[in-house]
Amino acid sequence: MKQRLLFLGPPGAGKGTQAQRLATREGLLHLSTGDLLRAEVQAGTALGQEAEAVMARGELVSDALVLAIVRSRLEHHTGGWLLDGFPRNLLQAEALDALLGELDQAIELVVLMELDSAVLIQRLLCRGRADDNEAVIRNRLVVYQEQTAPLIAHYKALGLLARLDASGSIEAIEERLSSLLID
Ligand code: B4P
Repeated sequence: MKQRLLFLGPPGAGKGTQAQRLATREGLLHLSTGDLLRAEVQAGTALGQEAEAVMARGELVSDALVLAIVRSRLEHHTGGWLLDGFPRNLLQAEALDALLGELDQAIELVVLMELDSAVLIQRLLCRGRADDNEAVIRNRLVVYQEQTAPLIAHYKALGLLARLDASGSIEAIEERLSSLLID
């Protein structure tokens, strides 16, 4: 099975949900920049204070901040990993390519989770996190289209992209995902 993975997709596609299940099952390091940022906010660190207002608006937190978090987690890790919600723009993707080159750990597969925006909005409204109100969700979808969607062409050009239908039950998606990961 592929061991170095990246999950890409709009907010609410279920990246976190599937990443958590897969990482637990396969013993991969699950690196969710969203979860790590929320932990900083919770702990009230300087980094968390900087991130909180940005996340509440549905904008992206600064690249330097996110990159520092990812580097600190990956540079001493030797096993497989799953990046969830990172990179979010081309600059982060290029910085990640450089970091992974330095660590000699190439990405094996990029999974693009695809879902209709009406379903995305519904899922997020049901989740009810602090940044899950309708106006902020719509802004996150715009930010995704403008800043994150260009990564699809980036990873397609590298021959790493696999598309996953993210509709249906968690179990059905998990099964489709597993079949993409076979070597
Ligand atoms: P994230 O934490 O990455 O969250 P997300 O994209 O909104 O959600 P995800 O796709 O993981 O959906 P989930 O599984 O939870 O981002 C939050 C914010 O953090 C960003 O807006 C940004 O400000 C900041 N941030 C994060 N990374 C950054 C970076 N690299 N650079 C800059 N800023 C960054 O699923 C959603 C809901 O659907 C859940 O309630 C779940 O239970 C439900 N669900 C999942 N699968 C389902 C299914 N099959 N059927 C029904 N419901 C389902």
